[in-house]
Amino acid sequence: MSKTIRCQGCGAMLQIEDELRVGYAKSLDLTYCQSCYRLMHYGESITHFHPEDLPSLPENSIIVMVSSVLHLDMLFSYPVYRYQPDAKYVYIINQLDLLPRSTNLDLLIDQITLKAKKSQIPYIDIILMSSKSKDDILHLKQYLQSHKNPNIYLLGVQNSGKTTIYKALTDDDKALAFKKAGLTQEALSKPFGKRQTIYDMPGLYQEGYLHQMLPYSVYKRLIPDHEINPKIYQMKNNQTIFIEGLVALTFSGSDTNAVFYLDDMVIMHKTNPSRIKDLLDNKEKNFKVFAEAYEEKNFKIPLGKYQITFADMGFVHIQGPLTVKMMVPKGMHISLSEALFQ
Ligand SMILES: Nc1nc2c(ncn2[C@@H]2O[C@H](COP(=O)(O)OP(=O)(O)O)[C@@H](O)[C@H]2O)c(=O)[nH]1
Ligand SMILES: [Mg+2]
Repeated sequence: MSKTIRCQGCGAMLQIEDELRVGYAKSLDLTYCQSCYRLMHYGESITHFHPEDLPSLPENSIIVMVSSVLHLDMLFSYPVYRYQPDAKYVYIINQLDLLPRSTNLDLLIDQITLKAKKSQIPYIDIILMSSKSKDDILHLKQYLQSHKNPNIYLLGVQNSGKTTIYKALTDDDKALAFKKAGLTQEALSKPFGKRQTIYDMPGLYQEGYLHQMLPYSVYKRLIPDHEINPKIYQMKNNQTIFIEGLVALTFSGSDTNAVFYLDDMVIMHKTNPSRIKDLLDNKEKNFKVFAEAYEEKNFKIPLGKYQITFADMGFVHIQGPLTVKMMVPKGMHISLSEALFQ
């Protein structure tokens, strides 16, 4: 019986027939498919596709739903428990190192727990962690191995850090973990301790994230990868701020402080609402990063502290009541939610 040979970077089945299909390699003896090889060496990716089907998972499993602090607005929104009601669910909120050290983590976990209870999410534990922390990985390993379930699945949206966690838990040095969304093509798996197997699953597809509107070489620069330095902008009533040439926010109702959680490299600038049209009409000239088409979004922010999330790029915290008018890339995921931390 011939054994299926898989790319050790993304899990795709290796094939030598079609260069444009996933898993293509010049030879079946190679460790990586051509796409992974080029991603590693040239930072570009051509034939990695977004797998969309949720696999059917056995009931005697632990399903570890990995999310990122950048995706808090979408936490618990994927009803994965419906596919396998009898599994045990553990929620990991990963990339905690991205939040400023001063973040009130007790408040964050309280708010997240409250949200899980309100939405009646079945779970056995919620873990805040960073896969870059050796201690956090060690604790996670001990925790998962303390359960009897034979199968552990790492599931969650793209770029939440599943493969990074998998590599750290299993000492795998071949699987690829990059900001390239939808890199892991098929489940990677390894024995885990004496009795368990751990699976790193392809990411669940999230509509409207940056990879849908920008090339990898551009969006990888916009997604934060180290501790965020929140930037406070004092906004006058009816003043506009641009995030690159992507999002224009105009705040009205009163003067306000807007606290942006974005990568340091992201370029921001203030302007007047009357300039928006002209700036976007000449976007190629005015901005380094811009979208093909834009749409308007309006939010009425109630009294209290709220968060507007800009796809997988980051978010802003604002104090209501306020009105926010936005120009955003067409189809970009933008949400309004309560701020989960101070
Ligand atoms: N700062 C930080 N970056 C992380 C963490 N976990 C993963 N990453 C980065 O996030 C990107 C996506 O990680 P990956 O493991 O490929 O995500 P996956 O798509 O869920 O498998 C990579 O650039 C990782 O280095 C984390 O805990 N902290
Ligand atoms: Mg992955």
